[in-house]
Amino acid sequence: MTHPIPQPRRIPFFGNITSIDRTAPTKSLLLLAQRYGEIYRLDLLGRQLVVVSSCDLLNELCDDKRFPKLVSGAVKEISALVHDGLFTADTGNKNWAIAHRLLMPIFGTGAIRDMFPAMEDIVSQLVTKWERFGPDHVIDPGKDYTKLTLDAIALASMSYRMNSFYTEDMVPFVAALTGALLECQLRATRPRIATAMMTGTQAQFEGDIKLMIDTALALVRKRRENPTDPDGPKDLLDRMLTVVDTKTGEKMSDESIVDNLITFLIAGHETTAAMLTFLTYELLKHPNVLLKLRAEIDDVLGDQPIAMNDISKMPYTVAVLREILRFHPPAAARFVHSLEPTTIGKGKYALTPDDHILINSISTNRDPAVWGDDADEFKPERMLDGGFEKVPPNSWQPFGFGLRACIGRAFAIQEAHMAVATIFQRFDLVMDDPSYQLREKQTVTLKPDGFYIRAYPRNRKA
Ligand code: MNH
Repeated sequence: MTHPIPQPRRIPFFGNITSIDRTAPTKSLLLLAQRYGEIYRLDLLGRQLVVVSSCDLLNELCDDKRFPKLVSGAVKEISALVHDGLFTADTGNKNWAIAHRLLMPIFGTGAIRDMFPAMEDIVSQLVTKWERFGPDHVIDPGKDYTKLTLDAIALASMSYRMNSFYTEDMVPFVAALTGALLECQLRATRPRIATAMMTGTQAQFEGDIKLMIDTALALVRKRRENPTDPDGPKDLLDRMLTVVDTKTGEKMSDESIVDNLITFLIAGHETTAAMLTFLTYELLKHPNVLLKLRAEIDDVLGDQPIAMNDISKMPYTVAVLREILRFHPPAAARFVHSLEPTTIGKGKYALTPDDHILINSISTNRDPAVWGDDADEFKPERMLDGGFEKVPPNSWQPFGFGLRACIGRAFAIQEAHMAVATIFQRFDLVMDDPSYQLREKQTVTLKPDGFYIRAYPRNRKA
């Protein structure tokens, strides 16, 4: 027997749109989960949203064939910018399949190791800046981590220097990217008719997109004309230009390369920057965790810069990274759908092909049935001594699932590991306002708002 999916009372014409705060949609979804439970339905201007918040139901949805990814919400709006690039393509799209086959090995752990020098270059720019400004300078960590992640992905992917650490303002490409992404987020919750009438906003959006595509296309063409030394180091762009799909015999078109380059910048910078900002906050709130992390960093690195083979010797750091992704997943929502009418929850809840099923990983990552009574605490120890391997399948999912899971996972983890180890090796960080309590701000991802720190260079010889 099916059971009706709980739903807040609908208002004529508006449906449930008033249940969602447009400036903080994720927060609204959490509040609704507290009230309506592991599954509930929202009618958002005719679109049927079904929000899932428990690991039990999530596990059932983790079947690519029954529940493929649905391009919906902000991701759908981002496709105006990057078309059928990896992140925004519908499952089954031909360019997605080719790019997926060609790019998966390029983002494998071996290839990511080759990007160590590019990451090291940018991490050293951040620590040099903090050292030179000194402890009197108030740092906006979210801002500097965004410079770090964006410059690192641009350098590693196409040997392009954004040089964000050398300007206070955003460089034009970044301003265009930031502006366009914000508009995508707003479009996702704005009636289409309103967007159509906002001609100024529309023109700005199109101008931003054009600037990004023109910049990337110029880079691709320039590289085609001046190929990199075949025996020297290669970046992602070199690999995309040369690799051939064994299944179809095709290469990636310039358009597809551009779509995917911009996709890496979009998918790769805000997420990792948010991760590092949350991590900095939680470490400053949990001195006992910071002490253990510091002990491991000092033990493995001493006063030497981190090297590639140090990474595998730092299990506590890895546990801290896994726990921060559980506790504050930067990309908290993803969508799937069913191609035919079906049920989940052992036949309890009926779903139709029109339902946009939203998996809220903030809720699933804190599901006490899987994570225990201390699910609401930041506790890296739970990830140690086989704890990470022991959780039921599909419970820890900050990078999505299956074929459509994050391609940049190894990239992000290596980058975050290098940044955290280097920053806490070199500095004692303090909150600028010691009484600061976490407030979150939502753009496409979630991040701390109004959080400022100061950095005291450590004197480890003393
Ligand atoms: Mn990433 C897909 C989270 C870093 C490039 N990423 C996803 C998805 C999640 C995600 C969740 C699945 C979305 C969906 O189902 O609709 N990504 C993250 C997080 C971080 C991250 C939490 C950092 C922390 N991602 C990165 C980096 C890159 C990247 C870095 C690029 C270098 N991500 C992608 C791409 C996809 C993706 C590309 C789409 C893959 C596909 O569908 O084929």
